[in-house]
Amino acid sequence: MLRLHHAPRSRSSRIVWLLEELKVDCEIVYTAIPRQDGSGDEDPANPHPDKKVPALVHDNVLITESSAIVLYLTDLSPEAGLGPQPTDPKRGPYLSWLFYYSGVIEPVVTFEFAGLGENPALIRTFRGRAEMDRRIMEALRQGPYLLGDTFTGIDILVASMGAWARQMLPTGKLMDDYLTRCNARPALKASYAKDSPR
Ligand SMILES: N[C@@H](CCC(=O)N[C@@H](CS)C(=O)NCC(=O)O)C(=O)O
Repeated sequence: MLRLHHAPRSRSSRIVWLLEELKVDCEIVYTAIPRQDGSGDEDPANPHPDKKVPALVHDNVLITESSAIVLYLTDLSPEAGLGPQPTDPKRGPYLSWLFYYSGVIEPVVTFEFAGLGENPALIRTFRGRAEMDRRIMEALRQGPYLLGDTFTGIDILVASMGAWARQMLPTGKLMDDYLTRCNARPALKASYAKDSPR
């Protein structure tokens, strides 16, 4: 039994998209979160330790962090082909991209947004926006997806960041075309209907 604690138009929207891609049965529990505009509040019923979303519960086990949830779900439905499995040579690159997304991409764009993009200690630890852009573009030049010819869970994370704020990703036509390709997925369109409660 799968249950996703989800807030509309948030980081959990991409998990709703992934669930549509995987065609798995999952209960969606809509939850409130504090929003940047000051609206909303923590939901005491949200099992996330920080009352954030996404939070996935599978048979009473809680899984948090978007990259972990993407990996967990793509492993749970290997037949969907959205996450290379352990015997696949692309498993290593898949794990590297998922961890790079949460461990570097999100911090780098957050520090840049906060005006800390030139901070030497942060650059030493994470590298900067230029290195991040270069790495993404190198992968897309092979393309058409980050892992090559197949759309996977990492594309959902990166494309949803671009949908949230295009400036968080590299500029240029190659990136624009990639985002257009990802955003044209029927499962993404289907997920819009479930993003908010009816
Ligand atoms: N690293 C976490 C970040 C989760 C996160 O920050 N979610 C936001 C929504 S986009 C949230 O729940 N914010 C509510 C709050 O900060 O209390 C992940 O990727 O899952």
